[in-house]
Amino acid sequence: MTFKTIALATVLFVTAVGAALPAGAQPMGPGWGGGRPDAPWRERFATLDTNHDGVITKAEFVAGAGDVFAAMDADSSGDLTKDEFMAVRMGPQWGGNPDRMAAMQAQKAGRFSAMDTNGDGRASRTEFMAEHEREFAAMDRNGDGRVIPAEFRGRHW
Ligand SMILES: [Ca+2]
Ligand SMILES: [Ca+2]
Ligand SMILES: [Ca+2]
Repeated sequence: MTFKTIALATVLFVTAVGAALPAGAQPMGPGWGGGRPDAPWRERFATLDTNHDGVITKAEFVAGAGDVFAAMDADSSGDLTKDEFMAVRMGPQWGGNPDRMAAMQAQKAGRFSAMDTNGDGRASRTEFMAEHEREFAAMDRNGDGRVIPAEFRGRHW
């Protein structure tokens, strides 16, 4: 797994978990980091904005998800077992806090179940991508097919 892929996996999972956690569980208050060019959400935005035009298109988001799927599918079977899905670890920022790590693993397990829409215990590429398309649609609040920083930031911290 390349560094870029790990970064993307972190982007995508932090997106999901950050959105799912109650506001009180988030480490920073509203507006934190907004003026800092190195705010974590900005780094995640930049990772997904592969052509650096300041918006994340659905194609960019889906391409990132596709890379992550390929990297997670350790045996190249075309689908993910729960073990393959859970094996991807988060970035170092999670390592120092066992409670948050446990919460994230629990969120990941829940997300795997949500992804496995036909209930066969595996997340097919189709199921995986459908989940990420739902995620993109949730971020793209005005439905124009582009996620701008304000939309992205609304679901990140
Ligand atoms: Ca872009
Ligand atoms: Ca399935
Ligand atoms: Ca939009």
